[in-house]
Amino acid sequence: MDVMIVLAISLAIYLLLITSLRLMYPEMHIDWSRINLEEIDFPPDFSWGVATASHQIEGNNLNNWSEFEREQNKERSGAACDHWNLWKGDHQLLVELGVNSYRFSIEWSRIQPTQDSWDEDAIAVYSEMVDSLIDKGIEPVITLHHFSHPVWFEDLGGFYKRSNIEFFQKYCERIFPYFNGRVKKWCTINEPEVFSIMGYFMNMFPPGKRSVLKAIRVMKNIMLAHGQVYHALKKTDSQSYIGIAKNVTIFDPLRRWDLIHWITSIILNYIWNGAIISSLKRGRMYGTSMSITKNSADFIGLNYYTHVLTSPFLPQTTEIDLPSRKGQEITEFGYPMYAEGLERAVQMLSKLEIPIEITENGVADSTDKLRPIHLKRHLWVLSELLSKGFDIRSYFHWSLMDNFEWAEGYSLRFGLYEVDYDSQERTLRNSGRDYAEIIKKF
Ligand code: GCO
Repeated sequence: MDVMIVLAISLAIYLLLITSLRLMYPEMHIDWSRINLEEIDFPPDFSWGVATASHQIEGNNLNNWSEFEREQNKERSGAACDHWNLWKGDHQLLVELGVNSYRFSIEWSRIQPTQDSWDEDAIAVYSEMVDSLIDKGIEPVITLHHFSHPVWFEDLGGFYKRSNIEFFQKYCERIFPYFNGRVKKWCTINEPEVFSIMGYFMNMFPPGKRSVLKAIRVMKNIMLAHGQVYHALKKTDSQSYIGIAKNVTIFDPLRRWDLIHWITSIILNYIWNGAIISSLKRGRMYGTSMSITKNSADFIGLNYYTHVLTSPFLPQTTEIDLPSRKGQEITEFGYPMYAEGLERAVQMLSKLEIPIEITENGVADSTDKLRPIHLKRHLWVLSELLSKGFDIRSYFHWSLMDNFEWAEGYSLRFGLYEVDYDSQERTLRNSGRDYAEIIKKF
């Protein structure tokens, strides 16, 4: 065949392929100048909340994270927000915001400091916290594992070893009965994909490894752990409402005419999102069958922050500005503000056909310039999704107050309240005031 004909046919096939991909996976963008962000509507039974995590706020924890901070010479979490001592005042902040729901995590390393000791006093403090929330008319939502765990568990190999899952299960089974009856909504694990990829591939979280295979193995084990704990806890109380919090980051091709960029984004979407959805829906993940994870969630928690524009030149760290589309605002985390992605993330998770709880959404913004608009855009998208009939039950803003942002330390500020780490004073930001007003309306 003539070379020209071969070239023409190849080009035609390429164009056809790219056009179909572009049509199949549109990258939604809204012209925000045409949107009235005040036009939102929420049902009266919608839950309004904020979220935090133990290691980020409590202070003076001794766990895999504090060890990692020391070993890698990172910024230390140290006293953090001293929430362990100041929690009563912090519950007052929740009252000021007017939220009726609060998502926080229990620090396993406080509950079980050594493999064979349980700290009843620590359990009693969490128990008091739960009572205090209920007294205030705020529903407690507990996460059992939010990135941190005891040093002894890490030393045994953490979630890298399948046989260690039983230790996690024992801790969950020990904690659950204390709160059963008072706490209905539980997240077993926070962000299995972030935990495994940041810790075992990106070298940014403990234990600081760099291996795709290890990351995938940990992700599988974490999902198995979730499945096992879900069934064990449901056996104790079938009325409890148990799910998992999943970070949905959408990977879009940087150049939408470049097949290589498409292939990269499709692979990353599968590793980050598709594999976990498949484990919950079909009990299969990366070619492995794991029936215990099938239908192992009463709800899916959605932590939504952004989309990532991909090419084969993948960043090896999060400490850079990621590419963005023209006109997009860049958050202090270095990624763009992309509220439209919330709709796409909800569509993605709705395949699971279970209720969706927005367990996290927020922005790093030390001057609070972007946060008011960030909040309003995401709530606008949410309100649209509700009017389209999606079963979304709650919105938890990340976060109540500035806190220890893991590998980024204290440089990033996600709070509706600003924290002065010297005086431990908390000050409501304008965005916090906006959020309180919105909550009051519905
Ligand atoms: C995560 C966690 C939170 C973060 C938040 C802001 O997504 O890493 O769930 O602990 O602090 O997402 O980055």
